[in-house]
Amino acid sequence: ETGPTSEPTSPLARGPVISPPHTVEGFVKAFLHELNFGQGVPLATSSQTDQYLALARTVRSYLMARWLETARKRRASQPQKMVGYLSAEYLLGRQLDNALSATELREVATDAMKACGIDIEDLRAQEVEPGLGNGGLGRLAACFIDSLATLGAPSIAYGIRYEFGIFRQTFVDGRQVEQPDAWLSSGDPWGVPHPELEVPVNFGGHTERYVGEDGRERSRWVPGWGVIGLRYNYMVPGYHNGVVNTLRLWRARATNAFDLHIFNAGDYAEAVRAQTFAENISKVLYPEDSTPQGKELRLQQQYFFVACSIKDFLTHTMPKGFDVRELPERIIFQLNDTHPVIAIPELMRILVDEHDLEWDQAWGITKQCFAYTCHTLLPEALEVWPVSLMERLLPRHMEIIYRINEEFLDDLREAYPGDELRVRRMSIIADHPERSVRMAHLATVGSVKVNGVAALHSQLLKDKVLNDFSELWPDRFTNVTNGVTPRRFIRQSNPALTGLITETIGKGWVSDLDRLAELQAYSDDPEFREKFRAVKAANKERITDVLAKRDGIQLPQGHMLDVMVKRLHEYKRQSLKMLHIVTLYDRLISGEVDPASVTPRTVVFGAKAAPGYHMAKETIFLINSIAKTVNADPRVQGRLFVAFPPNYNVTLAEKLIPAADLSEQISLAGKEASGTGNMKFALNGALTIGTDDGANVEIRELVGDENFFLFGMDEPAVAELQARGYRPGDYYESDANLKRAIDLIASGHFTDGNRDAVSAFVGDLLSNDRFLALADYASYLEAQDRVEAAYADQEEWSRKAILNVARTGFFSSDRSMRDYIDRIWHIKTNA
Ligand code: GPQ
Repeated sequence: ETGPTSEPTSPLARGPVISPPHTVEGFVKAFLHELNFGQGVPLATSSQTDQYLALARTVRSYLMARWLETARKRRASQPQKMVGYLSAEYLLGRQLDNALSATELREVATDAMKACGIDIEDLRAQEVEPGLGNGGLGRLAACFIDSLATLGAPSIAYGIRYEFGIFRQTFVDGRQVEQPDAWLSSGDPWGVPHPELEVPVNFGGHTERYVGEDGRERSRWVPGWGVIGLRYNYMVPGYHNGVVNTLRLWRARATNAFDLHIFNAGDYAEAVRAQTFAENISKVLYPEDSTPQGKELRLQQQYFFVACSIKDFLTHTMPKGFDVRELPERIIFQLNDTHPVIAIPELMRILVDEHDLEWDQAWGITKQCFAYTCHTLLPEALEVWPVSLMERLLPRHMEIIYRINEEFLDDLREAYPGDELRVRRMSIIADHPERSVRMAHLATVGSVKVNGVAALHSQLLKDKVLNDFSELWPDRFTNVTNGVTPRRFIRQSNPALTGLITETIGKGWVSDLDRLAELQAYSDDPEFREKFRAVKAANKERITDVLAKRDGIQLPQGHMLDVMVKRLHEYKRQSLKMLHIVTLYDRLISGEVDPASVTPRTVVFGAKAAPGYHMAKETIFLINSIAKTVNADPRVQGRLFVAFPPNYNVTLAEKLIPAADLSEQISLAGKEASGTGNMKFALNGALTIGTDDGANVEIRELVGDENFFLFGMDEPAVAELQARGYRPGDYYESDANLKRAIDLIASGHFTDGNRDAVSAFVGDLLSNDRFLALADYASYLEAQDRVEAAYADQEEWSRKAILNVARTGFFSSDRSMRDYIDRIWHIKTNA
């Protein structure tokens, strides 16, 4: 970095960066400045878009002052170890509210807008959330960076600035149709671009052997083509602590040289094509979730952002001329699943090829600079890349991976003489069905620590998915249970509950969530229960308004609100929830029960299916079909309602979760790594109906058995049934309720008599049912009947719900981050 060429003579140019004042007057001034000189419009003729953009820029300038001050303090306290969080996804949600509350500007901004004749609510609604992630994994990254800033941890987060984020979901005749998410179309007021800082990234070509000056034989990469990475900074404010951290996202652009070369050859169209080709790298987020896409463009994305990030760290964050041998004392890169794992051979390449380190020394350094988080237990979700593709796209990296593997296998043969089967199982290179690179193995070999995301998940990682590795390196494996940020998912999303908690136990809980335990004493207090129910009721009114306005859905009032929101995936078992709804409906229309005796229930679904995931899309169609039929049937007498608002996203989650009574966490045991929605619901006073899976296990332990509706097989029971041979047809034949539900679907009752529309779904359920929905159906039904009985006693229900809030402070992502800091990263925090 350089400063002015001579000492500034103006005192104004010397002092620290000055934030606009935290007053209504100061805010109005800054806002009008942005509106007039940023947007170039007078207030009188400004549109709401102008006003929103100016407001966002104004808030950003307050953040920027803190961001510069945070950076100055960090520079002053160098050298200091940092964490570099590498993630292909950040599902951020809207920025405005979060920034206002972190900086304590909410009231000032509201009053300032009022002084300008503007209702800030109208502007808030203008913001399009940056959906740069698919689901849990991306949202987790967003929660983690919020907590890192709140803890004042020296950290930087790296990712991709996708031009199009997760698709916007619409329904046409009940079927999912995807629309592009043009989140940048009306500007990017939160991003700070630095197009002048270009980072070149190479691809393709070949490697060649040569003899270096020291007489050693070396390899050199002669790339075939390249692109430029452009830096965009986004500010990540800590809560009420003055810290603002950086989220650095990369955008791809064609190199000028490349263009010029073709231009000179006279082919304008070809030059433009090259431009498009390069820019495609950061064009769109792959909408896949827990299913890796083996597409070349995706590997290009992965290498692109990782190469930019490491280069950026080494050249901009580290002081000039620092010694790369000190790297392990200066950085630890956290690998958010396997998407950024190509960083391991990339750092090796830099150390060996560019810094001339000996292989062994470079490997010793590299291994200490990474830690790997695994987020799945589905074997088919573990990323592999064909060797042929890797060789073509990243030939030098492939060479490096081969050598890492060779030495690793040598060590294995020494540790396990004669056990060639084990050596093959553990190899980074798989031979079947195609020669490919197993990214999870590469990550495990190249990391100091490997962690799962909930206690059960980490145990199963050790015992099953990565068992060979945990036998070899038991100390490398650890657990860090996921968490969620209470700033966004309580304070911002649930102001009514926030008010009640604060009036009851005081302020500090928002950044010290264990303090929620102080609410336990109030679970028996009738007055507090009353207020707690009033909060829920107010939140139900709020979601009723939101869904009416957003989707034209009219929620009935006075119902238990039963919510299942998450990506659509067979292992999560939306189909099981569907069978339950059909059974409730069947009971009502068959006259089996007196509708007047039934607890009125509204079920709300929210779920996007990966565009290429056929069965998931069929499930969406069926849910919509069932909703349409149930909601229109007068025999239901207002006792059951099904809503499926399209395009579930962070913005909707913030309104929906606080209103829920019942949280559906019904994955097949041993399949959901953690879940994080489950934590958000419990913290907002919903009770969970759930299997013994992921973080449900820890939620139940903490809230107590009596405050959690457990059902279904546990993981050992699942394993045993599968070993015996699972036959879904047996359950269908022997359970009359189940048979009636499936028959009703199969009859075409929900699809205007069309049986063909449901035959694939029903056929799969009866003959395959990979995730054992039928085996857990009876247990689920019984648990739902317990829910209904419990809900009938509102005093008892309130007690349980309050205890859920009071006992789940553990699930703050602040605690997750402290765990990583203490047990994996070993960095110092200094807010
Ligand atoms: N998760 Cl492998 C994703 O959201 N996407 C993925 O590609 C993979 C995992 C989820 C996982 O399914 C949830 O159980 C976790 O709670 C979440 O990651 C965060 O760890």
